[in-house]
Formats: sequence, C-alpha cells, structure tokens
Amino acid sequence: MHDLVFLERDPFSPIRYIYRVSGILYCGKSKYQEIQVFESPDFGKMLVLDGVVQLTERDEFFYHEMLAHVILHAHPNPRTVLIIGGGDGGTLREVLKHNSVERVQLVEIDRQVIETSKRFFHELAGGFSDPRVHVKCTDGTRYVRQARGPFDVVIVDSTDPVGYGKRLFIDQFFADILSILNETGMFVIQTESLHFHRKFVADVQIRLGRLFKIVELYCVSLATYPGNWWTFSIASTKYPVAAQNRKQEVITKYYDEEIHKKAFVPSSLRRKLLDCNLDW
Ligand code: AG3
Repeated sequence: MHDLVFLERDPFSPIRYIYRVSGILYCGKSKYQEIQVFESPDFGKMLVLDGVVQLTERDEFFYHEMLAHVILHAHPNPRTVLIIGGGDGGTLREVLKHNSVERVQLVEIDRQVIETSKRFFHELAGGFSDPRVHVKCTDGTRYVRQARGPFDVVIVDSTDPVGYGKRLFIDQFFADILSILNETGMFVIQTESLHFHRKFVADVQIRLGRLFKIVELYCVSLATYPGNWWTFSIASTKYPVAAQNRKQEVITKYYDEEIHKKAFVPSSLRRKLLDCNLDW
C-alpha cells in the first residue's frame, strides 16, 4: 500500500532512516536549502530540510518542550527571549506558554521555512501572530554580533552542524551570545546525539565551559533523529540549571519537574565525556 518511501540524506549520521510516505505535500527550494513536506502514515507530517528530517508531528513536542522549558524553568524570571533558528515555530510555541515572557525575538535565516510552517504545520506556527513576537530573517551569527539585548534567555534551535548550521557552533558565536545576555542570563543549544556525535558534544561543552560559569548537558530520547539519545547543552552566568528554579505553570505533554531533574547527564558520565574517556 505504501510503495513510496523517503530515504533520509543525513550527512552527519552514520545510519540512514527510510520512512514510508503517503503523500508529498510540498517540494521547494529557497535561497538556502531544499524544503520538503511529506505525509507519513507513521509520523504525520514531516518537515525535511536538505534531505534531513527536522520534525515530525508525532514526536516534535519531546524536542521542543525540552529545548524551551528546561531553560525557562531554570531561569527565575525569564522576560526577554531570543530564539536563533526555530523557523518552524515549535520552540516559539513552547516559549510563549510562559506568562513571564514579555518579548521574543526570533531570528531565522530562511523566511521560506517560516512560510512553509505557517502553511502546513498549524500546530507549530501559531505563535508567529502573538504580539510579543518579533521576527527577523537574517543570519543568526550576524544578528548576535550586532544585537543590543540584553536577553534573559537565548535558545538556539538549529539544523545539524553542516552547511549554514555549522556557524552556530563556533566560539565567536558563543562569545557574542554571552555578551548579549544580562547578568543572570542563560543559553541553550541543541547538540546532536550522544551515541553518534559524542566528540562534537564534548567539544561544545568544553568550549562553553571556557565562557560560562555553569555548563551542563541534558538529554531526551527521540524517535526520529538518528542516534536518538539527543543532547542539549545549557550554560548559565549565575544560577544553577539542573532543577527548576520556579514553579511550573505551563501545560506540557512530556516535560515536568521530575523530567527536568532526570534529564541531566550524571556528573560521572559527563566527566568521562569531557575527559574523552568514553569507550564507544
Ligand atoms: N532542529 C534539530 C534538528 C536536528 C535534526 N537532525 C537530524 N535529523 N539529523 C530541529 C528543528 C526543529 N524546530
């Protein structure tokens, strides 16, 4: 019945997934990348950029909730938030659940990703019409070099560190982010799979550690990103991040206080990772 399949073209992963596809809803090319939307009988609609699955309707909330709510509950009073990337709106949707948030600046390089999400992913893109939201379509690295801030929270929701995504993981970018955070600011960035990219994860953690007082690593298990054991690197200038620093008021499907605590990589494992002493 489902003769059509999509073979993911993921240059940053040692394995490739094949998805059953029941419809091709959109195929386009922007100035920056190829954009596709497929319908899958197993995962719902899927957003694919340059052949790599960015999200599926079935499991996107695990990723977006964990990217947004850990940092927004670690921060005692997040009012101004900068999102770099995240053009599909999933992270934005979660950030906007927080009543403390007064202003969100979203900086996405590719306007067509936003347009595609507004057209096909209504569950994700609703936040773009919220009056607290300001959108700029430009290169995130350039934005942080010139931005005034200050921001309470910066969230990087990027593609893999290949092509345009690569520049969102370099030292200069991290230093620029630190300079636009206020004195209690926090920063989180998705950092790929601990199974497949542990050297990359360790490298980001070490480099953030040279800039920020507190750096931690936490994970969520995802169905559709190869390697599955997905990591987020979080950095803070003042407050600890590994537990909630304020009460949860937002409604979520997955994230909660206990998950916040248990998502953090135990310090013994993190130490081995940073010492490059892991046997896999
Ligand atoms: N950002 C993380 C995408 C990583 C996907 N990598 C992969 N499938 N190899 C997703 C953006 C969702 N807002």
